[in-house]
Amino acid sequence: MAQKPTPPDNQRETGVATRVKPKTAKPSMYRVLLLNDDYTPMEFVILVLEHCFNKSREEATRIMLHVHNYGVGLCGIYTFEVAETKVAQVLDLARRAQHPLQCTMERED
Ligand code: TYC
Repeated sequence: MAQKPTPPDNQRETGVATRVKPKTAKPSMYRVLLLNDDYTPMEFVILVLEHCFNKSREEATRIMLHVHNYGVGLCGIYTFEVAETKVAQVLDLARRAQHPLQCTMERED
């Protein structure tokens, strides 16, 4: 039986992947926002920002005061599922402590 000739070195399949990374769409990101109210204690809001959003006391205080003064403030920007989880965590903590603190998420442009 005739044998196929061996192709030259530069035409043999070597098993090295030529597409290093599969193409993936980048996920939409979501802003998690805290809303002001007249009843939730400032200290509680600071604790929520430290616990749920890993903020330092200084950064948590800055965000809390921003919300207090301007009505709304940014806690962080996350993928959909992470943002959803953060919002649920904040609302659960607020509900358990019987504070009216509100938290929402909105998609980034
Ligand atoms: N406005 C509240 C107060 O005076 C404090 C507060 C800050 C409440 C931020 C909610 O998201 C908030 N006690």
